[in-house]
Amino acid sequence: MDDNLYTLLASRFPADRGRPLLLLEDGRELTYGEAEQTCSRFAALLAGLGLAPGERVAVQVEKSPEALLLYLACLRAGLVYLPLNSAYQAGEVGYFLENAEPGAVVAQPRSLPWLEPLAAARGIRHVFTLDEHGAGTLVDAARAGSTGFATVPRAADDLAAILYTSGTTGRSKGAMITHRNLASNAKVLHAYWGFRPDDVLVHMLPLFHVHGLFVAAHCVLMNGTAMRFHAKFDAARALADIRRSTVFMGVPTFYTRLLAEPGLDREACARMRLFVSGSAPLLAETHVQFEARTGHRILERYGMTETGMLTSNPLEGERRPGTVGFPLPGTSVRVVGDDGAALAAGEIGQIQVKGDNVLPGYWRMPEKNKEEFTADGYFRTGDVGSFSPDGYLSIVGRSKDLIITGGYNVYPKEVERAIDELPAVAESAVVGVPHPDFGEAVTAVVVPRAGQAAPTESEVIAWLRSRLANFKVPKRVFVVDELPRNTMGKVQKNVLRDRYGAGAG
Ligand code: MLC
Ligand code: AMP
Repeated sequence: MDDNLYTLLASRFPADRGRPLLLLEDGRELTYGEAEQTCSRFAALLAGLGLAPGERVAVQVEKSPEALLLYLACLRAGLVYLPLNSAYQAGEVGYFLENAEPGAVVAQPRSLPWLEPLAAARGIRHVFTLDEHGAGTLVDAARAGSTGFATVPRAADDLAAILYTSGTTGRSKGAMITHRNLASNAKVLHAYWGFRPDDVLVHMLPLFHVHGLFVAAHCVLMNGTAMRFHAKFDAARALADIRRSTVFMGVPTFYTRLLAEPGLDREACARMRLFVSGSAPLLAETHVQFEARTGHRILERYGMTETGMLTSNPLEGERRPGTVGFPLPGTSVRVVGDDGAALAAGEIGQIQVKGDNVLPGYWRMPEKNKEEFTADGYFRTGDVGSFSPDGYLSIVGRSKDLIITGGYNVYPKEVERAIDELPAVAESAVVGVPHPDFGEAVTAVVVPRAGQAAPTESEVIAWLRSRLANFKVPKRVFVVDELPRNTMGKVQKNVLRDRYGAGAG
């Protein structure tokens, strides 16, 4: 029996392969048949390089139809897809290549000057390019390939993807995602959210994270229908497409930006049946305003890279603002106290989860697996929450030191470490403060080294821009004489959040 996720998805493709999969911004369409053929050529190319099933293919490209097809091709060839945010800089990518040891890399042409030496130093023989228009050496090399590639059978526990998530120590961990993990979540979400034969989804999320790559794309592929496919989020374009579509998925920033569009009203959303939000907390006020303007109650769900989707508000029944709904079928979610015992409804504790959707562990980090899983096999999410008496889960905080900005995760430790490399800096603390657009804004507080001229805000920002992905770079940097500490000597980040939360100096 073949448990390759691609086999499952392909079994759901429409019998008429002339039906569209992607409706593109310029009016072109990509049919299921065309998608299958290009995907086959990519798979044949990768397999022809001698890459064995289970080898990794690292991909750092902008969003394009070909980028989606490359993901499907890796599944098809039994390779492990390793997507990287296109904003990552050389230092960040270097670590991933070192750690994951991919057999091939596909990159943006503009990255080649730094990427080729990195790949060569790590013995990676195959480097291809793919640009934002879907052109590059990958496409050129695949052009003559077979359109009849036979999907490589996979077992359910074989890896389909590795997605890196930063850690509280500042070191990224590769979440190993299996075919079972992805297939179980794809089936559950497709059913739970009631996908219909006439659905058209507006796809504006990036393709290098769980939300856009797995949640949104898998629902469409499982449904065998079309998505309106955009390179990136744009509120005006989103609104134009919402008028002629039925499902929209986004992070909370998408919704606050949509609310700023004067044209967002009931009439604009007349064809829509479902708005889904996740990846970061949706403010109850956004939920309420959106309903007042459109008549639609946003369906909020909760998930993680490591676990896929865990809970969801219901399709039918009350979608309760400020909650993430019920555990999805097949997922067990519990809230436990410090002693590990399950808590009663209303009590706040650590959220732990188990199910076919939960990762088997981190890539080559057995010690992390011991820390992150309980003896009875539950994964510690690091999120803190409570169940209501009628079963709705609310997330009230995080025990992990994590900032979520515009749906992207930033681990303060990684930014602090980069700031502390500045010779004029003695120490630093990075916190998230409320931000109207991004939900939280990365904010740095810096203590200069004694006897040295204090670095300016713009110097710190310029330094970080050359080292870190742009969304990790602090929006503000404050210079202080010392950091507030408790009696144990620990930096009081809550004090910093309060002090700089209003954007004050
Ligand atoms: C861009 N910028 C950000 C940012 N995105 N700053 C903070 N947080 C972000 N998320 C900054 C850039 O550094 C740049 O700054 C400026 O904004 C303009 O860049 P841009 O690329 O033009 O921005 P924009 O297109 O407006 O992007 C914002 C966004 C995007 C919200 C549309 O970030 C986005 O698509 N986010 C979705 C993330 C996502 O898919 N998350 C799901 C993870 S999966 P400067 O100074 O250089 O001009 C997950 C699991 C789950 O979490 O449950 O789903
Ligand atoms: P990531 O590592 O990018 O997959 O981010 C996962 C984290 O995002 C979770 O552990 C939560 O902290 C957060 N998250 C995802 N969805 C929600 C949501 N609906 N509400 C609050 N936090 C969320």
